[in-house]
Order: sequence, then structure tokens, then C-alpha cells
Amino acid sequence: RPEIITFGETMALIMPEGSKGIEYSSSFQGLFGGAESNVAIGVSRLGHRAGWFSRLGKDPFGRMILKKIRGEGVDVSRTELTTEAPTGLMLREVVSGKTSVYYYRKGSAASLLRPEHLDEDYIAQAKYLHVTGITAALSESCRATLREAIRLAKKHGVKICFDPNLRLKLWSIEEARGVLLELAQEADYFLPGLDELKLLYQTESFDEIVAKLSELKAISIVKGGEDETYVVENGEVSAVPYFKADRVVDTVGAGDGFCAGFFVGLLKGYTHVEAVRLGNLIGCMVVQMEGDWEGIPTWEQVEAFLNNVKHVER
Ligand code: KDG
Repeated sequence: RPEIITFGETMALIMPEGSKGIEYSSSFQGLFGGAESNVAIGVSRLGHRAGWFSRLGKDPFGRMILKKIRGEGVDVSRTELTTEAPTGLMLREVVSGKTSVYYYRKGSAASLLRPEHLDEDYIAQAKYLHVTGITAALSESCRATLREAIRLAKKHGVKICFDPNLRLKLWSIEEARGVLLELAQEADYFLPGLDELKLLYQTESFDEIVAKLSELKAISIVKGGEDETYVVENGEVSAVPYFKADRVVDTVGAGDGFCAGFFVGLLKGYTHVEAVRLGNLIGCMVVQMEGDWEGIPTWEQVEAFLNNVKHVER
């Protein structure tokens, strides 16, 4: 029985080998990623039980994604391979130090998620339901599914975690603002990035942002500060410093790794500040490896790091 359940689109991820851009590359690697499954994989690697569901095309990418997420120990029993539409696809490149993502996901299998795909009993037995604003951006039916999942979770006392994950390639800030702020009102834990909050609340002022967050019933965890993550709880702000990465290879997925670490901290009964510290550590490890989730450590690796265990090469 998963302690955390999440759902959303996971896509095949195609990236050039080496340091070339897509346009001039002739060899590519085939990976996969999706904000919600990244979190589920993280929770599982860190030793807790996670469930992730979606719809994938009944095609080679769909089967590859399902097998690999299952292989990470995530419960995928509610995920369906469908002939209705193909698995979504994204390409990613880093050119002159700037990351760009290109989506090929309109009309994908996941964008056809509908409220009737939800399994109430499955959601009811979890402690946390984690959802993101990406699902809200995909289609009307995904938005309805998100709202229904939140309703079901609340009905059964399951806590709601919400990461807005604003993706301006999917919708404009004008379209997104109302929907994301409404979803934030539903959350028990709200996990935005500082840049997202500036756009959502239309202010550069940290104090104004904190005032807005303090109006929510949620405990807010603000990622992406200059050197720290913030916990905003009852109008009080605690700053939790980052760990220093030896090298930064790929920053995409850092926020999801953070969420996984934070949730595992909650499941272990840590204080919010301690859980954020664990989240910071996982985020720091994710950026040091290529791919969205590949750099997430196991719990043993976390313990070895925190206890300064010397690495034995051979
Ligand atoms: O957080 C990482 C995600 O952005 C990536 O896995 C792709 O889910 C994705 C999306 O829709 O952008």
C-alpha cells in the first residue's frame, strides 16, 4: 500500500549524446521523465512506498516507461497502456549553458486522463496525494481529473501536496494564474519555486510573497532561493541552506528530487525544517547527474553521505 500517491504525464525524453545541440547531433539517448513519476521514484529509492499512475500509449516508449518505473519499486498497478493515443515525447538540449525543452505531447495518452480513471479506494489508503500544475495545463479532462482526485483525497483525510510546476510552454501565465492559485488553496503542503511565486503573485517583493503565502492554509515550502529553501508556516519564515554541489550537470528534476526528499522526511516524522534539509540534499545530488531522476540516491547513500562514510573505490 503506497504511502504517497501521485499521478501525471511521464514522457520519453530524447537528449543528444555529448555536448551538441539537437540540430547538429546524430546520436541521441532515450530516457524518460515526468515531474510526478520523478517524485515517486525518489520516494521509493529513499525507502518508502510510492504509487504513480497515468496513461501511456501502448507503444515501445509506453512499455519502456512502465517497466522502468516499476523496476524502481513504484506501484504502477493503476497505470494503463492504451491504444487511444501515443505516449508523449520531449526533447531536451543544453546550448550555451541554456537548457531548452521541446514537447511533443498534444493529444498524448496522458492528456486524455479523465475522472473515471481514478480509483477511489486506491487514493483513500494513502497518507499523501501529490499533484502538480502540469496536469492542470494538459487538457480540460486532466484538470477535471486533478480536481476530482483532490476531492476524493480530502474525503478520506489524505493530505494534499501541490507543486505548481509552472510550464509556460504549455500555457500562458494569464491562463495558469487563476487555476494554480485556486489549487494552492486546496493544499496542505504547497511547494512552489520562488520564480513561480513572483509570476503568480505579480511581485518581486519577498515580503509581499510571504504575506500572500500566509493567507493560505497550507504550509509553504519555497524552493529556488539564492542559497536556501524557505519554510513559511503561520507567517514565520525559516531559511534552510542548500548543500553545495561539486558540479552541476543537469538541473531539470532538482525540484522533484527535493519534493521526494521532503516527503520522505515527513514520512519519517522529521520537523518541516529537517524534512526540507533532506529535500535540499536530494536536489543537490540530482543536479550532479544527467537525466531527471537518475541522480536520486538510495537511503543507504544518503546515510553514507550524512555520516561522512569514506568511499572505498575497490
Ligand atoms: O520537473 C521535471 C519535469 O519538468 C520533466 O520531467 C518533464 O514533467 C515534465 C514536464 O511536463 O515538464
